[in-house]
Amino acid sequence: MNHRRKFIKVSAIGSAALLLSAFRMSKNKHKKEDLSDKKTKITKPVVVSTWNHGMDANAAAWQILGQKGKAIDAVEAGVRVTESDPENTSVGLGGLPDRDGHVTLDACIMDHHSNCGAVAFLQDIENPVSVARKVMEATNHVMLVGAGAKRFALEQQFEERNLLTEKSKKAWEAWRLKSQYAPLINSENHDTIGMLALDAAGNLSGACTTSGMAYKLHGRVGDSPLIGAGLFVDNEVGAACATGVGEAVIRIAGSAIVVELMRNGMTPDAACKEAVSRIVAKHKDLTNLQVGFLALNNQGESGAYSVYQGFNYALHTQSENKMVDAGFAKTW
Ligand code: SD4
Repeated sequence: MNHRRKFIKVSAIGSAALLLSAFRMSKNKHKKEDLSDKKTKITKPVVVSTWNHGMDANAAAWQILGQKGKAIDAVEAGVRVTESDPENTSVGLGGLPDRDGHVTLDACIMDHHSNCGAVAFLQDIENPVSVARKVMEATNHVMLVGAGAKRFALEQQFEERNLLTEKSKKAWEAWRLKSQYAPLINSENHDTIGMLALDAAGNLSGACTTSGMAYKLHGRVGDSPLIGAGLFVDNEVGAACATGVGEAVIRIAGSAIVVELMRNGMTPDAACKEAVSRIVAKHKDLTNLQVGFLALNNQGESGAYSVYQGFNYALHTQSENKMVDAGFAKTW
């Protein structure tokens, strides 16, 4: 009797397992079909980057992507253009300084294997994104900051140079006269470059680089060098980056959230919109609180959304390099 009961129990478990595996197989079959359907629609290579300066940065990235080069090389080469542009006052050389007159830079980079590197509060080095890549490739660490980051950069043969241009120095001096020693937060001050690329092999990478909020406290670091906040890449899903008031982006783990929302089925546009709505919900005072998210999924679809009107991004595909306006929650 006991044996029989045991047998019935075991065979019941056996049939349930069989049923379950049959169900799984049919589910997987569907999954496979879905994926192969989608495969035919992948747009690649493709590169997107924040704001107008993204046009030139995309063009540099395309030199690599268009030759079937790697996304990681493309994003580094792309944002270096913006970092080295002395006219751009929010990234790299010529960036507006902190309130004491020091240009301090933040940057990070991430590849399709989830390798990542970052530098923060780095001074006197023109291309922090390349230092971030060295941190990723030549150390066991993810992030170096301040004097340590600079020492590492010099050891890696990066050149030391004064990043405070006449233009930025003048702007800082004018600010000092009328300011109350408070960081500047306005619509013109959100020009970090974040870049996301999908290469011909179907691999994603991203980079983000900034001089941060103008006239910030000495030592302040924003979202841009923080993996998960200013940038996040998951090759199984997509990539995202952020621009705007870094404190608000960090508060919701912005870029990681956008990627996670895409993992759960949202389009890049919808995921960016949901992340923005979390920022709106978490801040009672939205005065001057501009944040924009940009996302690219591993099918080559992109999208963006911002708290306030005015955020846009550059999109480079096989056929064109053009500006796209992001959706927004509010007008100024
Ligand atoms: C930061 N997110 O340091 C940066 C600032 C910026 O476009 O301008 N972003 O908070």
